[in-house]
Amino acid sequence: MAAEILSRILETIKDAQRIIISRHIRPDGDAVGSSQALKRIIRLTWPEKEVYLINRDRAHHTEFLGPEDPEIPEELYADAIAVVLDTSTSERVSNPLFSKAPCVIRIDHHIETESFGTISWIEKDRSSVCEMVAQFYSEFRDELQIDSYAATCLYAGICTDSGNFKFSSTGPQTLRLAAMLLEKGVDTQSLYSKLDLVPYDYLKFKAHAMEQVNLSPSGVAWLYIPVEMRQRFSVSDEQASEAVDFMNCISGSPVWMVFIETEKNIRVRLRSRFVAINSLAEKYSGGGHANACGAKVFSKEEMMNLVSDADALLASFKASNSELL
Ligand SMILES: [Mn+2]
Repeated sequence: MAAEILSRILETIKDAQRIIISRHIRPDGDAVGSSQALKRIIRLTWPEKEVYLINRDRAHHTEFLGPEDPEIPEELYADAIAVVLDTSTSERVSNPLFSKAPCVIRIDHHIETESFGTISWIEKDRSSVCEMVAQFYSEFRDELQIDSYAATCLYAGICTDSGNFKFSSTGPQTLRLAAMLLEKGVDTQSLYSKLDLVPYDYLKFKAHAMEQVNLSPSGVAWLYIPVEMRQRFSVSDEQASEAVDFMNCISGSPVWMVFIETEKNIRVRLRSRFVAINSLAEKYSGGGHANACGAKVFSKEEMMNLVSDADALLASFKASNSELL
């Protein structure tokens, strides 16, 4: 099944003269790594093709993976193919023009909540879309070209989306493909120095934020980050989002979430061990994976409703799964 889809994707790219790649808004390492790498693989393999990486937003922490392309005229989409990576809904694609292309290839590992695109390769149990692009390369390695830059982009996305190979989505194939990428010349020390180092102000923000972490009666850990806190420590919106990871190590708290106040709403990032939280996220205008989701609420009252729904979910989970906790 997957093999057949992979062949269709290869043939479709081969037949296309112009390929436009896009990924999700507020990009992470996986979205940027997979899109940069696929562009590079196509460019190396078929230098005569036009390949663009077009998105409307950027993220500072992934800029080291390379620049993207400026917008191109809308009419150029009419005879192009679009490739959309790591994005579960058409609304989240960082390039609204993608749908002007007559053929859209989708490669994703989120739980499917909307069907769009002409050819979809979706596997919700994959660690990352970077792993999927690495497999695509590996499957057709006699025909495709890769280099250390593309391998580094893919390795970066696998590391970031798998929590450095710790999340349960890390399977044997994740490590096999990561090994293959290392063989292509990834400088891991240099990569980690770009992925893991934080400014001094961020360290102070972390210390302060950790002091503000709350626990619900059944043990949901949650943190509210008002605009004022971000301003005080000069923390960007995307850095504030990473605060969800501050709570990933609390025993008895297998569900945790951060609420980030923005001008429009309160953005939520939810994480869990063992407990599926995607239905909870979907109830609050969000979705994602079983153990990692995004959502949004529009008031502090609604925020507290989400916390109490999560608390009830965790209480019932704990009642029947005490051996896991
Ligand atoms: Mn991803």
